[in-house]
Amino acid sequence: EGVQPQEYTIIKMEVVPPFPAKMGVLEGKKVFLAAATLRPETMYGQTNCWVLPDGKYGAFEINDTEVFILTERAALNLAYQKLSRVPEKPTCLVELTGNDLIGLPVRSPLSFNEIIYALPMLTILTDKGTGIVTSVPSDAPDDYMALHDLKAKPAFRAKFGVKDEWVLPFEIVPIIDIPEFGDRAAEKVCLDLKIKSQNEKDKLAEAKKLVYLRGFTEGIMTVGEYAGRKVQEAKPLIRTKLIEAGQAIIYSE
Ligand code: A2H
Repeated sequence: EGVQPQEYTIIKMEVVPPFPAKMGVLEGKKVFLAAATLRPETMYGQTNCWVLPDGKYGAFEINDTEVFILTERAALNLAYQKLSRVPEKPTCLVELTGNDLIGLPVRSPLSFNEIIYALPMLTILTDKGTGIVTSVPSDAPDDYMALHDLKAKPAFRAKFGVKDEWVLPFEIVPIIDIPEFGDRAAEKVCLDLKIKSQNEKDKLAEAKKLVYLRGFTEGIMTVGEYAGRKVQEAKPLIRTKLIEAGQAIIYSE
C-alpha cells in the first residue's frame, strides 16, 4: 500500500434473491457485493463483476438491514469508518469463498445490463479495496482480458463452474470516447499490444497506463446524464449522485 490514503467509491451491487443454500442465513436482508472502484463514472458499462475464486470473503452487517460481502480486511476498515452495525467491530454472518460467489446475479447501479453475474478473475489482490471488482471491459484492460479469457475458453469456464449464459450474452458497452482510441479503448489497446490473456501482467500494466491516462484526461462521456461532458467533470457529479441515492459510499484505506 502507498503512503497516501486511497479513496475509493464502494458500489453497492444488490444480490438478487433467492440466495444459494450457503447464504441461507442472509434471507430477508439486503445483501450487496461491495465493489471498490476509482472510476464510478464508468458504471454504465458494467458487464459482470469479479471475485477471486480462492479469496476469503464474509457477509458483514453494515446496519440492521444491510449486509456487505467483501474481505474481512475491508470490513474492519469500514467498521472504523462508521460502517458496521456494532461500532468498530465487524460482525460476520457467514464466511464465503470466491467460489461461493461465482454465478451470483446482481443489480448494479447505472449498469445498462439489468442483471450481471459474479465471475472469476485470477489477478484480484486481497489486500486492496474490498476484493470485489466491477467489470467495465470497454475501459479497463484487466476487465477486457479477463472477460475475453472466459468467452474464448470453454475449459476455463468449466474449471470454475461458469455457465455460458453468465458470460456469452454480454458484449462491450461503449460509454466513453477517447480521441484516437475510440469508444472501446481497452479492447483497442489490448489488440494493439497483442495481449493474449489476463496473466500478461507487464503488457497489461502498459495497456492500463495508456488507457487510464487518456481516458481520464481526454475522454468524453457518450452515455447517461452527463453525455457530452468530459470524464473529469462527470466523475465527481456521478459519484455524488450515487452516494445521495444510497447506491454507493466512500471508502478509504
Ligand atoms: B477500477 P488502484 Cl473502467 N484487485 O474500476 C485488483 N484490482 C482491483 C482491486 C483488487 N482488489 N480493487 C479494485 N481494483 C481495480 C473500474 C475501472 C478501474 C476502470 C478503469 C480503471 C480502473 C472498473 N474495473 O482502475 O491500484 C478497480 O478497477 C484504474 C487503476 O487502487 C479499481 O478501479 O489504483 C482499481 O483497480 C483500483 O486500482
